[in-house]
Amino acid sequence: MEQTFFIIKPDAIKRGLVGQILSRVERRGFVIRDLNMMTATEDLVAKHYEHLTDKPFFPLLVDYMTSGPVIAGILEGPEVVKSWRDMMGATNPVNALPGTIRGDFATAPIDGIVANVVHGSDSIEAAHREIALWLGK
Ligand code: DAT
Ligand code: MG
Repeated sequence: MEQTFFIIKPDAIKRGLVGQILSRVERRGFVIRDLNMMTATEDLVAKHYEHLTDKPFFPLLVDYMTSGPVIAGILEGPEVVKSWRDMMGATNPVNALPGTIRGDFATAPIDGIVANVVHGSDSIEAAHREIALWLGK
């Protein structure tokens, strides 16, 4: 069965949104296979977002992702990679439609920080890479 890697980001933990986010996963019918609370190091975030290291916003992204604990885990189900991306909504919450997680729980960026509540792998290959990187599996 297909798997994806997901993160509930530091802003969502601080704001007490974990239950509401996991409840959407369960309501949709996906299985939570692995769930870990951890605080990411700068090195881990840099490897995770290696395609963005040259972007001007990269230091802000690292600060945000290391600003507190995250919940990182595996979701499993049919076509879960695409479905979870659709459930998350657009990267910039100002473009995320109501009904998506980012569209329901996040605002437009403040001071250039895209605090968009959740992460999901964008392909099956990325899911394999991220599960290995974060969870050692
Ligand atoms: P996604 O998280 O939707 O897969 P991405 O992989 O392109 O989006 O970018 C990873 C994260 O980087 C994203 O969740 C928020 C941040 N980010 C992306 N583009 C940004 C921008 N133009 N300004 C600030 N942060 C940005
Ligand atoms: Mg991405």
